Amino acid sequence: MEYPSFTQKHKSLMRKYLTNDIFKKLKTKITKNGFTIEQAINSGVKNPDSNIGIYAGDKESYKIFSIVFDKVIEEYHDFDKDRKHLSNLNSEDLNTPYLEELDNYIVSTRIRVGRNFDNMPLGPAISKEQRDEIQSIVSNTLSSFEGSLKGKYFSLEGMKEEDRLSLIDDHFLFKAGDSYLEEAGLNRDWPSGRGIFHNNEKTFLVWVNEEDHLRIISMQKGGNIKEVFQRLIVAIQNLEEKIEFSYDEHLGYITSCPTNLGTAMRASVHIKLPKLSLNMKLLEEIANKHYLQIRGINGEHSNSENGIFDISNKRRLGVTEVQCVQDMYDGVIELIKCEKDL
Ligand code: ADP
Ligand code: CIR
Repeated sequence: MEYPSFTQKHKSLMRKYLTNDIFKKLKTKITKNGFTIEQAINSGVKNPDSNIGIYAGDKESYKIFSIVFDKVIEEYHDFDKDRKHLSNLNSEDLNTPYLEELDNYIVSTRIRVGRNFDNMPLGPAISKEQRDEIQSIVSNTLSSFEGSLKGKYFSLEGMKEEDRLSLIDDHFLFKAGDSYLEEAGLNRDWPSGRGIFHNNEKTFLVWVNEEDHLRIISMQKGGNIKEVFQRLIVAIQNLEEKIEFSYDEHLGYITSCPTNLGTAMRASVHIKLPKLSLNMKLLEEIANKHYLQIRGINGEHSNSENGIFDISNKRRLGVTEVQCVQDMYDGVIELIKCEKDL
């Protein structure tokens, strides 16, 4: 196995930290699930515009390939590997007052977490049979949910194309054919084993076997962030009663992409900032100050449309769930203030 031929265009954190010497140390290592450094970095090698460029095939990948993962994790999350990860799911600790004015700017709020089964390889190293087993356990578990979380599971295989496309257009379902996931091995056997659960109102959703085994999602129109958080926490707790998820005291919840470790939480708003959109430097300055990431409105690597952005917390590890949401709220308040001043 040769050191990858990186070009000027490769700008990922993986490329920054995977020196030839480190590559030589890692290239003969292999996890119990048969995952290698070559597989871990394939997405970042084949997609030069990757920001991160590396995925884990299992929890063990983070240990065996730690000389590169630790550096990527430290830079992305601003987290030192000797610290312990801490959790706080208590919505009473949130300081996110709901102001009606927020709805003039915030189109919708969405908070999701990633979760992976403790006893299975992560998506990049999973087999078709294991993926199918996860789908079956998750859909059965969700079928017992009651009240406002009651809903139905739809497998991608059985779904009409028009239904699939309309779920994507309405921001409820993941897209197909993402080249980053493709080269990470996450699209193998597509669409088998993938699907989506949602309640009637589509305010509680679970994605099955996309980038992580589960993405647990709470979303609704407008800017009532606490309500979205509270619904999510109840759903997480219900699922954790039935399924054991992969966790590590330093890395928090284990996910296939190192950016999602820790809380595995991304709390986002779709927010109208037409004036700020003409001054991206200022928008980015405020985002950086509050540890926020700016995405387009059709998900990661998409563009903003009509001055509407997806603004979310960037750090997920070494901060609690409450802090993730607080980062997003505090930043959004400052962005709205700035938009009004312009
Ligand atoms: P993830 O949140 O899992 O990292 P993406 O960035 O790909 O993934 O977003 C997934 C989907 O969720 C996309 O359709 C995106 O438009 C939608 N989405 C994200 N944030 C919001 C929001 N605040 N309101 C409505 N839809 C959202
Ligand atoms: C990348 O490296 O850009 C993709 N594999 C996605 C990484 C996670 N997303 C992010 O930090 N925005």
